[in-house]
Amino acid sequence: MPIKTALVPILSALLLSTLVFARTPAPAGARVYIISPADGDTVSSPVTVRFGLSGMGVAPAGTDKEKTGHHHLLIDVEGLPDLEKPLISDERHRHFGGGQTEVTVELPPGKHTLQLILGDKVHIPHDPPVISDKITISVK
Ligand SMILES: [Cu+2]
Repeated sequence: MPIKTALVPILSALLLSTLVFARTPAPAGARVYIISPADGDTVSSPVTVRFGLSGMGVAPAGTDKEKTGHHHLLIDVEGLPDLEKPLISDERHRHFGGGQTEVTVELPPGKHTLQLILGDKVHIPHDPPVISDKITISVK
């Protein structure tokens, strides 16, 4: 097989992976943050968490529009999820693909961490990733 022919599947695979996993650029200075509760707060469950975003807009998942994304709330997640792939969806990785900017969650008594991360139309974090500070709250 000529070398050029042999390269076709490799190049196609590379192109495909770029298309599938290309990260959406985030504008410089974009910032996501938790409006409330505040870091160190003691609260009762259920807890309403309010999401803040500046320098970008909120758009529902699936929306192909520059400088937008939707919120994801990480609850008691250690470290950071894989930033190259769509964020997983489970009890600890909540998606707000409808464009919601707050949620009320039931949390058991004790300490919990909360962190926001913005995802693009296919739930992949932006480049650079837009991630909030992680806060710790105590639930009574
Ligand atoms: Cu999502």
